[in-house]
Amino acid sequence: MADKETLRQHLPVYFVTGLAPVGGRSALETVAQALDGGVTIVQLREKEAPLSRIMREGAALRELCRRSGVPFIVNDRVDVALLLDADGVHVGQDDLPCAMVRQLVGPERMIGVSAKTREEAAQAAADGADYIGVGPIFATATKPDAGDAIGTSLLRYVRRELGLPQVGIGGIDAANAADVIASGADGIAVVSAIAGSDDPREAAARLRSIAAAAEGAKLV
Ligand code: TZP
Ligand code: MG
Repeated sequence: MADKETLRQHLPVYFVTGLAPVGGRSALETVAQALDGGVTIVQLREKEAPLSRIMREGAALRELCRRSGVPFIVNDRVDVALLLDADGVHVGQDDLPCAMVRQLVGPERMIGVSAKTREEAAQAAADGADYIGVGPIFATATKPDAGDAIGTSLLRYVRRELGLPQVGIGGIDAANAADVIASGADGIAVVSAIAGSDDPREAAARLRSIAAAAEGAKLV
């Protein structure tokens, strides 16, 4: 498994992207700009495209990330993650259980697990997750089935009781990112704050500096 402190260093600005163009930009262009701006990890989260396209465009994204020295994570699909030689896979509560994912990906690739309750977070830790994605922290239109916003309290619990690396996700932007880090998150995971911005490079750079300042001022 990834060393916790090394992993934490990759989490400050976690960009989650699909393959659909946004605002006239291809996903590849957006990721290139986001990497340029300083995102620290990239997740491919594509729920609709045919697998042939996911493999083709995923390979290009994987290559871009590798050139920037940034970990590349695949959402949901362990097979796709392995075939793309991703650095990790991220699973939700309805996907393959974390312990089984570990059997498939081995000890080195990282596993992230989504959690919205203490029980889910504790189970992920017991099952050998490398990090937890906690959310939705705030309301978000990006994932209509995300459920109600849970706020920041689970971040404090994970920090204090589980000690596992974690990112907050859901409705996070430049205005509330510092709160998420101050509450115990190692990073912020965002879709629209970068992909929906007119200038993904600038948006990523801004989030990176907000995350760094909030990490420096952290009390929890
Ligand atoms: N999981 C929980 S909320 C969410 C995901 C994938 C969507 C986050 O998108 P945004 O635009 O950053 O709110
Ligand atoms: Mg999933």
